[in-house]
Amino acid sequence: MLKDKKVLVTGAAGFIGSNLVDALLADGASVVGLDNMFNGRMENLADASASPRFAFLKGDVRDMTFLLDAMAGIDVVYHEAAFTSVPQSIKMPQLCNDVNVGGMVNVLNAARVRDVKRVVFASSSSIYGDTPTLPKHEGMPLRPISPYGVSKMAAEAYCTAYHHVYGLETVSLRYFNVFGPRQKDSPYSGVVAIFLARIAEGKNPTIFGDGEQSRDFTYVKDVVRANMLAATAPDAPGKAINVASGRPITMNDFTKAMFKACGKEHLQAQHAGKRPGDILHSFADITLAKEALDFVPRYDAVSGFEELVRTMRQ
Ligand code: UD2
Repeated sequence: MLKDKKVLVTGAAGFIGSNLVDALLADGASVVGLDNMFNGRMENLADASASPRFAFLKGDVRDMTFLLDAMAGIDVVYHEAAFTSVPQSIKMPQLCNDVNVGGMVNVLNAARVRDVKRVVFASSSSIYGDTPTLPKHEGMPLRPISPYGVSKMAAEAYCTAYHHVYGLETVSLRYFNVFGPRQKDSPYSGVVAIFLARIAEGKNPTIFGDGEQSRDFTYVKDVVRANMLAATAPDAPGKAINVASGRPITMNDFTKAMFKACGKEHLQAQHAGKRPGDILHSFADITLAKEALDFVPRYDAVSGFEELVRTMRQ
């Protein structure tokens, strides 16, 4: 699909970026990976670095000169670099804006100057915010409730505007609760990485609240596949598209399934107070992903987690 194309991935040494780089190389693309190594890890690029079709550049999306150099001769840009944490964005809203909004504008401007064909942007379900409507569909009003959510909404709006005003082909993919190999275990990580680390240590994980909140967990391989489709899908430019499994699960049910997949059914989740700002339910309408990208997810939360455990054991 992307064979012989020259592709640039920002945030290449991060969780989603590095999984995407590996898939692009396997597809026959030549890949330039950028990362400022704030969150990224070189070990995530160990396989990629062995390929003669991969080049790594250390630098920041806030640096326009760096981006202009990096984008020479590039056909497709995947913009995965970001200030990624919702709670951190509440502590540092200005930095979040500089990276996520300023960085997006730089990426789009550099793409125009360098005649890049298409830019695919990593957006987030957080832009829906506290709207009660379920499932979340792309036509809904957006009500982000964190600086992080606002920054992703603004970056998406820039993508759409650049498509309309300059004819640059832009596609925004709204990721829902992505998990998989290389996701960091830190207090700011997604819940799956945190729980997997606890379970591996034989410790009981802590569920915030009664555990009846639900999420649309999306395995990273599905997210990567949606990205590959978004590079060439003829009806995708100018659109923002949900990328999710479309099958929500409660934290109580998912945690039990995690124990089972790890062979640790003797463990028991502890409960702590509800996390401030947590939304109760989140799940995606993925009709547009099918129509615009021909994307149908292959994993749900449980089968994705089982695949993650298999991958970790290898
Ligand atoms: C937020 C963002 C999402 C994405 C994600 C990072 C919103 C609406 N969504 O989603 O866009 O950036 O963060 O993966 O802002 N939980 C526990 N125990 C823990 C940790 C989490 O029970 O130790 C619960 C948490 O209360 C929540 C669920 O697990 O109900 C998922 O939490 P999360 O931090 O993985 O992701 P979420 O949905 O807040």
